[in-house]
Amino acid sequence: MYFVIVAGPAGSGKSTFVSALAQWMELNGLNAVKVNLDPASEVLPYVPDVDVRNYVTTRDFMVKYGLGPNGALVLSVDYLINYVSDLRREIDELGGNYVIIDLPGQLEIVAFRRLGPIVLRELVKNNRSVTAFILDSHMASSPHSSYSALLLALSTMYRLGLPLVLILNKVDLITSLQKFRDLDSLSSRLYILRLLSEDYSCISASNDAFFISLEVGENLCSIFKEVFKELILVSSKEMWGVEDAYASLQRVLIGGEDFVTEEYSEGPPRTD
Ligand SMILES: Nc1nc2c(ncn2[C@@H]2O[C@H](COP(=O)(O)OP(=O)(O)OP(=O)(O)O)[C@@H](O)[C@H]2O)c(=O)[nH]1
Ligand SMILES: [Mg+2]
Repeated sequence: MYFVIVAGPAGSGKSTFVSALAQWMELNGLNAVKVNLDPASEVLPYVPDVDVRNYVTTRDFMVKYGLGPNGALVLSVDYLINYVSDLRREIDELGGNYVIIDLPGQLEIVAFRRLGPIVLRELVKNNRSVTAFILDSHMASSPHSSYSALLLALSTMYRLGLPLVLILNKVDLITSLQKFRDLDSLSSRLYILRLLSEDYSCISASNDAFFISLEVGENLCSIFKEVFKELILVSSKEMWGVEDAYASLQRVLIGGEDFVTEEYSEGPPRTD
């Protein structure tokens, strides 16, 4: 059983990606357990197999303790620690090939507070796991947004202590299916593609990052290139690139061997 933890900023499309990835897996004969770990979610684009809201809801905390939505969310996520073993038991009983965990929108609550990473560690235990970090393509259009999105991904990776696959979602808002793999045309719209490309030097990137010093811009660019070897382009809504995301997650989880195919023939759009 492999765990895929789906994280990312609010509204980037985490839940839609969970739904798309699980659908893709099921179409390919794999069993995916979908876990909603967001006590504040009201409507989800998939039917969760394991749902934290059966134990804790943010709304109950608002009513019970008279808290606002943010305070109640913080408290409800911390409170999950009491139910981790129940959630894990439910997952074990279902026993899929993959467990896909949908994190709450407020990434900082899970990734950066004390209890969030502990909850995840207790849930995953000794199973192999990877973070799928979902970015919205609008967060990757300019140097400002690309640097800050990658810094967020980097800190999430270090805080959760797991390998991370970077996924750029909502690419359908930037291009058409016909141009989906045309990296040159996409690079003109998506600065993040240029920043992570090996053909694009960090000296050029540092000139773009005019909001920080040249040296910091260049150093950050080198770190990003080294840490994020590839950026997977996806439209969870249109189901484009989902197999590329699966292949990349799979490479991290078991180093290339695949439940579905021995070798992945059509690679994802790469920057390396
Ligand atoms: N065009 C387009 N819209 C998308 C895509 N993925 C998600 N969306 C839309 O983006 C909005 C947010 O999607 P969610 O999946 O709820 O995002 P989320 O990250 O789970 O949101 P929170 O849990 O609230 O942080 C919804 O309106 C989705 O329909 C995509 O690939 N393309
Ligand atoms: Mg969500």
